[in-house]
Amino acid sequence: RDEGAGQTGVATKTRTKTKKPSLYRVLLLNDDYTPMEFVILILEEVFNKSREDATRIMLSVHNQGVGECGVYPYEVAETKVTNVMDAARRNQHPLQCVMEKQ
Ligand code: NFA
Repeated sequence: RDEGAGQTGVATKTRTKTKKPSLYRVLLLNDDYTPMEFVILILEEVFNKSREDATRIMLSVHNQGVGECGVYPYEVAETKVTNVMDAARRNQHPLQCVMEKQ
């Protein structure tokens, strides 16, 4: 930039690099009361899993105490957590869903 003709040196360079969105793991937590079939339905409907994957994840949560449903950008993860918690509350199940930075 030629500042000889009266320009004032205001920075005009634009950034070419953009920040990648942080990713968040969405987790389901085991409890003693939520029916297995309800957890499978949640995994199918909220997390778009096949019945086979949903069953595998549900059993993993049941046996290990916690399991990953998917990894998403912040707002997507937040919406899924809200949808799970709302469905659990509506059906009076204690199922818990949380997100954590990957
Ligand atoms: N542990 C629950 C049961 O035996 C099933 C369950 C699985 C709950 C995964 C929460 C998460 N009915």
